[in-house]
Amino acid sequence: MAGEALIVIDVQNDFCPGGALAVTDGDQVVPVINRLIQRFEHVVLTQDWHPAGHSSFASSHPGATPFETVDMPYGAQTLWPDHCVQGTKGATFHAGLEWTRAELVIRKGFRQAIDSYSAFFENDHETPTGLAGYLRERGISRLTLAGLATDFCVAYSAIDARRQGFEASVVLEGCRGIDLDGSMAAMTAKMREAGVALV
Ligand code: VGL
Ligand code: ZN
Repeated sequence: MAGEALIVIDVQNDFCPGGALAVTDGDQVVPVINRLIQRFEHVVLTQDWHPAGHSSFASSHPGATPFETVDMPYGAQTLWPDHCVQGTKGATFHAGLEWTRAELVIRKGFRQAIDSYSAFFENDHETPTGLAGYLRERGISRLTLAGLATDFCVAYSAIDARRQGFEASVVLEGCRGIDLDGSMAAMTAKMREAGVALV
């Protein structure tokens, strides 16, 4: 339908079983998202795309272990195992994802010193990726989101979409979460508060 787009978040090998930051059953979103892709006229993909040695990797912080939180100049940051390194197989889209019709791939997390969960803003909440402008300029105002992970990149993207004035629905069947320290419940509540429709 005119004015609508599907935003497919980070369906990459490293977030699927066997990957460096595997989300439980992450690959099960693929058939669901493939069906959604067929129904949408406009499809945008995001791709987590970190340089080696990225500041969100625990390995870049001496003595740190994955999943702990550190203070960065822009605020609290969870540290992750090395994942989605630019040009690696882990950063590639899942082989079953039917992405051919995607009109745009937004890469994020490529600045060494800052992470980016959201498709719209980096984790300082002020450096834009350009996606909002791209969608507005094309007359797209209603977004449907799905992908990985529910409680990080999907939730941050959906909440930022609302802040940027887009309608946003998240198709939960097409998402799987990491659930770190109750983050699934917390981020689900935040999405609802922000006016994201969970379907
Ligand atoms: C993600 C953690 C680190 C995600 C990306 O796609 O949800 N999570 N980088
Ligand atoms: Zn990442």
